[in-house]
Amino acid sequence: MHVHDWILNETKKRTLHFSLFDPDPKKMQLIEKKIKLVGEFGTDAILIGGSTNVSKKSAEKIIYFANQNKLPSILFPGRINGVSKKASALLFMSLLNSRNPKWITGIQAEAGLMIKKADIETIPMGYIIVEPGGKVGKVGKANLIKRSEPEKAVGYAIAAQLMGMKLVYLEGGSGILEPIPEKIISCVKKELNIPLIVGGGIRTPKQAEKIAKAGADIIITGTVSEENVENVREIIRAIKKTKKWAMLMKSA
Ligand code: 1GP
Repeated sequence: MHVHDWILNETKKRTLHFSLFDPDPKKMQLIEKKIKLVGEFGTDAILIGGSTNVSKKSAEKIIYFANQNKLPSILFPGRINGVSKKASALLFMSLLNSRNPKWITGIQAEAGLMIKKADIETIPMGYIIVEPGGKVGKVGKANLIKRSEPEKAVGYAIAAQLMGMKLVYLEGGSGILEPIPEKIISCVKKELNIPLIVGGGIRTPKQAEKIAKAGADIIITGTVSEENVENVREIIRAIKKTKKWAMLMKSA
């Protein structure tokens, strides 16, 4: 089954959890162990990040680890390198609130032919950065959405949907101290008919539960696996406490 169809099917029933790893060639042994662990904890997919200069070889190592644990591997590239057709899918994204067209359509145009030839499943995604935005907000020259302005985030998310994108990702920035406010998530979710991904600064089960309850369909964690991978177990448990999960268990 295609990854996009799988996401649509699953998010109708429950909130998903994806684990994000940056393929740092110096940390491969550690990453292999962590992917095994998050797989045991019940993560749903491995996202392969691209904030660093990702090589195809290191991306393919992560794809291999994900395969070993029977998890889909999804590329989440920041640039055009690191694209491997061995991955299950690629998030073909546009940083909608960037001031620089390079991040909205520029890199996409540069990479288009190469990605077409790779013949990989691509999922078009609107990427929207909320303050503080972290490194990706700075590098991507984002006109950050203020934490007090949910309507701005709603506008970008609806625009993504109307332009035919299949996913919306609300990003707070990797390693930020407080995740995106629930108010922004719930306002966006209310107006959206496509799955909503939320990430950035999610470190505790309580935060994850609140974000799931606010309406996130997919929760991403990255830094917490570096800091204390055991927390991912509790985060996944907390997500499973949400209403969608309770309904699923009832009908089983
Ligand atoms: C970054 O949203 C993700 O793109 C993950 O953020 O590293 O803070 O979990 P963290």
